[in-house]
Amino acid sequence: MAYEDPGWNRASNWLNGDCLEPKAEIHVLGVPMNRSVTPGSCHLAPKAIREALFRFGTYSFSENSDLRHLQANDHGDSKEPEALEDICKQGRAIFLGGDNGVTRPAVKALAQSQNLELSDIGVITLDAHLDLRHLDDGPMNGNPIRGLIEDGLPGSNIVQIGLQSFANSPEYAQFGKDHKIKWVTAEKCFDVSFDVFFKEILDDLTSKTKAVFFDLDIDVLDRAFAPGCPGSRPGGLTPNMARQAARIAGANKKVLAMDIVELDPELDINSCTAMACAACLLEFASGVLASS
Ligand SMILES: [Mn+2]
Repeated sequence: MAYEDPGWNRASNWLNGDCLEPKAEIHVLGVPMNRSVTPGSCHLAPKAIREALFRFGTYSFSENSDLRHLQANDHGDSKEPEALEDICKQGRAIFLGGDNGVTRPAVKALAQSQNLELSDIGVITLDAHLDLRHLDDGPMNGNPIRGLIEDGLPGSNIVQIGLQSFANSPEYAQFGKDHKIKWVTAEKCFDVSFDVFFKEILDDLTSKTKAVFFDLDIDVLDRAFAPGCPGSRPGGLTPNMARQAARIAGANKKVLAMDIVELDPELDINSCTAMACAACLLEFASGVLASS
């Protein structure tokens, strides 16, 4: 039995509805998709992220806030496009993948929920990869950005941050260049004040679009921090950078939804990766609370 202290509030209880005079709300849906270039068990991730919240509290030092003032609504798991759209209609949303294939239907659900065209939507990703692989074998984790461009999302509405050398190909880089996607390498992220830099890029994207989707592929982290992720590489971002980005995204009212994808709990070590995902969920929520 875990030790329970009434003066120390678990984030897992918050996700289950524990709140104090909420000022705003957030909606969470697990989307256990699992169709990856590297076969694995990303469908187990929503459960692993929820379980990891048991080890976090609700108090944010950065914001001096208690997440219990944000009503969390956990809608369970579904892969149905209607369910994704319904969550987006209810308010600001967090989708727990699942593999990165979640992003394409989630962005489309966001657009439909707001009666917007894909050309009105911005997409900002933290990801080591371009996710521009061909679509000949159907949607999967390596092609959600390609799919969205084919669906009508302009490449100039896309920013990809944390890209890595030797994790992508010149063919797909050329496709991205042709479509005017904005790129930031992982190395560049270490050369700047990352939080300031991320906010500037996000503010620019939100100024050009009506709503923004934030795709957090946890393989953007260095492999030392994300062993439970098939695509993470040495040289990736730190968990602190991903947390900063999630908080800044949450604090921007035009970022209506995010996903957290590519956690494979069967590869994880000591919950390193699941806890990084859970921390980013909480940071996004703290940003939402701060903006309300
Ligand atoms: Mn990805």
